Amino acid sequence: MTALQEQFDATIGRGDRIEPRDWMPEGYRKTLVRQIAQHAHSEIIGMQPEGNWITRAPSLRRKAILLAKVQDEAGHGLYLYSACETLGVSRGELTEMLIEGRQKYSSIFNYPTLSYADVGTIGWLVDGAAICNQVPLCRTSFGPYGRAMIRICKEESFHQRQGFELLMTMMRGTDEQQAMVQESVDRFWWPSLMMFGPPDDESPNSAQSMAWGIKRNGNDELRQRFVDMTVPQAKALGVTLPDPDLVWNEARGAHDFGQPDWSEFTQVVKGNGPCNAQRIAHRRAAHEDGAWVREAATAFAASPLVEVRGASATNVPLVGVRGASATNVPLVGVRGASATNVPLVEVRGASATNVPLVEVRGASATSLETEGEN
Ligand code: FAQ
Repeated sequence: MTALQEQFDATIGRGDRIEPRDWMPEGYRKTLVRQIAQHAHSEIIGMQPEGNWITRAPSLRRKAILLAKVQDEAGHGLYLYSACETLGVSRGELTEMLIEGRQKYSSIFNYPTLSYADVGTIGWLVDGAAICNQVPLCRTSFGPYGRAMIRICKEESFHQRQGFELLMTMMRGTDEQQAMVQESVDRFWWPSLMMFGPPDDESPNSAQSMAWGIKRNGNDELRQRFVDMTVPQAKALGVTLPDPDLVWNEARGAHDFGQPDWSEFTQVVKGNGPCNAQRIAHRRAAHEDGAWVREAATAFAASPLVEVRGASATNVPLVGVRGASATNVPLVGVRGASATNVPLVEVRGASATNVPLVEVRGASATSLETEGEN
């Protein structure tokens, strides 16, 4: 065993964190890329089922809540893509892998949202399951993933509460509203249990992921935790969970419950769920529609242009450039400048003896294109 491997094992053994600069086994890196990317894709694809209802929210308040929730999910996706980038894979590459079907996302988002009650049910059950699964990931062994999870979990808790509150409001409403909630819970209960992954004895990744401290608990333990947490909440709401085998087991101090249809799970994960094709087609179209934004952002980042407000002919500020020296004179280009139209640059607090410094993003000796100079 190499000294690097020993150091890695010792860090994991102490329960300390591995950081991107540290040596890590290739299998550890690959497992993290797989899980974090899958998680990021789930957040991004997960915007679709609820986003479906933004234009049809029943009130301004519900619309504002739903918009904020869907935006939070975009944010979660971005933190997670950033965590994954520290492992040497770019967000662009990850997105390609998603839309080409080479990486997965959570099975749950391949089910349709057929009524507004589904917005509440997703908050209550799907975010509830996400919290059970993800709170332990705040202690995962890879630093950037664990730190991203802390903020994500705080926001998911809020999402879960808004879902519960929405359902509670509907359950205090008309018979039709109550029936709508029950119908929604009936559809989402089993897919929510599937979110935790296959049973431990059919989970090829769990043992190694737990040995590496990536996962802190097995799939079955977390599924059990979710059921135990949810049963009293269902009672408070007045809905029935659609499982005839669900019963409190005094001896175990936990609920016994039935198994989801694992053949359905396998089909959904393979791409044959009710909405898989639609979700990926939508994501692909959004990615293609956004190509011009990425091109513009890339071009902007590569052009070291500085625009300065408020300059005048008599008030010519001085612009110093960090790292400049007599032999290394960096060039500053100014947007719209030409030989006859020399733009002026004003810098707050500048004086003959106090020359402020301006740093230009992406500037290098070869990347500077000067349209004009001061
Ligand atoms: N769906 O050996 P295991 C959210 C795959 S975020 C699809 O047990 P592992 C927020 C698994 O990848 C929800 N595929 O795998 C939100 C593996 O295939 P692979 C996402 C699944 O990784 C709320 C194979 O089956 N959360 O909800 C699923 O050790 C509301 C064998 O499985 C996360 O990603 C599944 N459900 O354990 C957003 C949490 N389960 O990759 C919008 C982080 C398993 O070898 C609205 N991830 N597979 O080809 C994890 O904790 C783990 O990756 C598990 C799976 C527990 C999901």
